[in-house]
Amino acid sequence: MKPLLYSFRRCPFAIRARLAIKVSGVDVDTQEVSLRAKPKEMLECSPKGTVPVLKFADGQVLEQSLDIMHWALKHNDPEHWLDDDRMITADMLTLIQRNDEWFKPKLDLYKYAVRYPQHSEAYYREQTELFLVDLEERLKNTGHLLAGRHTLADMAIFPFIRQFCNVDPDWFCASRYRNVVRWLDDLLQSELFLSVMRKEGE
Ligand SMILES: N[C@@H](CCC(=O)N[C@@H](CS)C(=O)NCC(=O)O)C(=O)O
Repeated sequence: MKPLLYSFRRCPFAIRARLAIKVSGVDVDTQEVSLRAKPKEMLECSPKGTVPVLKFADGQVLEQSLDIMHWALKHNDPEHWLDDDRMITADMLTLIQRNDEWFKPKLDLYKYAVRYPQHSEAYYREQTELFLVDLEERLKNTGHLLAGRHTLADMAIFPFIRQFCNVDPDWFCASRYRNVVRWLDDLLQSELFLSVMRKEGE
């Protein structure tokens, strides 16, 4: 029996998991869940209640998006998203950690600024910008975050920059982060991304 991925189409954590699964070619079934009515079977195997979750027939469960990415890429990594070099791997994981732990909470404040009226949307956006400055600098030479090719870092981070862009696309597209805009645009137009965003029947 194939593993079952509980996913939510627009969730950046679920998108990164689906990207790695897709590129690796490993065969899984995907179940789209409603975050307002999570399936009982998902909560039974992963009570923390976030997506993505990958459930195996033998009862094993992966409930962190990065673990799912690693699992898929260990099976098959045709585009060489992982790297044997310890320094590159450390750089990759540190950058992803900064995205998940530093940038993402600030992105949520920006995204849901109306819920936090003590500051303006522009203020919350400004709080995120150190991360964009870092990405912009990294993309300057090769158009990739590190190692001169798309790695786990690019693929794990761009779904969050997509969310950032979607808050105010006009601001983002006119911003000084020209390399980030181009990088995101390329990734959003890639067949890989489009294929993991397709709705059933499309
Ligand atoms: N650390 C988790 C975070 C996953 C996460 O927070 N997912 C969000 C959706 S984007 C979620 O399921 N939130 C639960 C909810 O909204 O009820 C991972 O990397 O998989």
